[in-house]
Amino acid sequence: MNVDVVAAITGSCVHYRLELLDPYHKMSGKEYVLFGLGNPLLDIQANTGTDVLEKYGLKANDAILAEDKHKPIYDELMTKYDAKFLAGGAAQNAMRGAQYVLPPKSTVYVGCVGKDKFAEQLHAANEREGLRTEYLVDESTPTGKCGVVITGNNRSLVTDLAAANNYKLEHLKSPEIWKLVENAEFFYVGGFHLTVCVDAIKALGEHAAETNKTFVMNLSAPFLCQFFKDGMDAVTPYWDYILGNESEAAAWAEAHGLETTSVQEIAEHIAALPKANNKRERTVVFTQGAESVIVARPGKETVVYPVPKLSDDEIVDTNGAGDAFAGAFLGMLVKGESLETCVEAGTWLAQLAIKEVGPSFPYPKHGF
Ligand code: 26A
Ligand code: 26A
Repeated sequence: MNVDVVAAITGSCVHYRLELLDPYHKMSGKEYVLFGLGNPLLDIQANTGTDVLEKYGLKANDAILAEDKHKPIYDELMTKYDAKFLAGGAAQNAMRGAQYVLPPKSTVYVGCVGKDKFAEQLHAANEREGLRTEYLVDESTPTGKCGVVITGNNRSLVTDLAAANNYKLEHLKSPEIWKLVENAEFFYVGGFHLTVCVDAIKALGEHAAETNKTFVMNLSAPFLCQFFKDGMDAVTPYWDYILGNESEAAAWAEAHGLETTSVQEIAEHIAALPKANNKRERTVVFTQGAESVIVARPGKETVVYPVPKLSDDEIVDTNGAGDAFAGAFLGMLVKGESLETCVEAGTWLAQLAIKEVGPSFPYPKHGF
């Protein structure tokens, strides 16, 4: 007997049946089920030669905090290389990616911006893509920016956090924002936020653990494992899902004195670390650019998911590919889909983002 027939006969019983058939149905009535925290940034992105990398002492594929010697790079990208201004910020990109695959009003994001044109552009991009924005506004500091230096398939990110550095726990704990936290079922925090407000990350992690909700983080960049290790270790017990890439895995291993360089072994090690909420087991997901995605869970065999190759002429740039992966992965997680579907959707959206300029997705929307 199909569901329609059951509905006709039994009326109220149908809800129960639908929930059994479609785990997402349980969530579909709920708005803002996914809550994100990160550093809202405007990307100033340009294709350059490797001379720009050399001039500023940058690696071709990296993310760093700007020191004084890097500060002229933004003007240089704008004046010499015809840079584009794009909505960025790693967690914000991922949240827009999650919204891309979810019903309207599923996502809400917090972080700190200034009161300026850059903030207006971020607001507009989020509104266009259906990500609800609840920024803390620091009127005395400009909105953060990220210089994105594209050389071939590589991207080097140089960030001046500015207002993004001034996010405060008090904002998260304010009655109207905390209400959104209590309403949400899934949390996503960029590892990058470890440089800003560890207390806010802890507050979300503790809430998720206490209420058996799902807490997801991203390792975000190698330097965080090196220089923000204490903060990272303090929030590790909250990780239900931890996402990252191969260079971040290697940096985590080195910072923690692991002897191995095998991404699979590093993933398995992290999966087995102690957890705050033992009702959920941890899942570790490492992407490796064009190579396969590795997923480790404690006590289970590690799964290696192949990635379809993209040819050079299909690649516009790789800025935001990892965030897009995280975004669609999160979206499918919220929908209650299998791990395999989460990874497949992540790969699909990452590859769509790679075919667009910057951390952007194609509109009109493609369906997964
Ligand atoms: C603290 N740092 C360095 C950062 C970032 C960052 N987002 C938050 N915090 N550095 C770069 N990004 C963003 O990463 C995206 C690509 O994954 C960039 O804005 C870019 O859009
Ligand atoms: C650079 N090349 C050749 C790539 C990719 C890629 N997929 C195919 N070819 N670089 C990145 N990706 C996709 O983005 C995710 C996050 O890096 C992969 O799906 C990867 O898991």
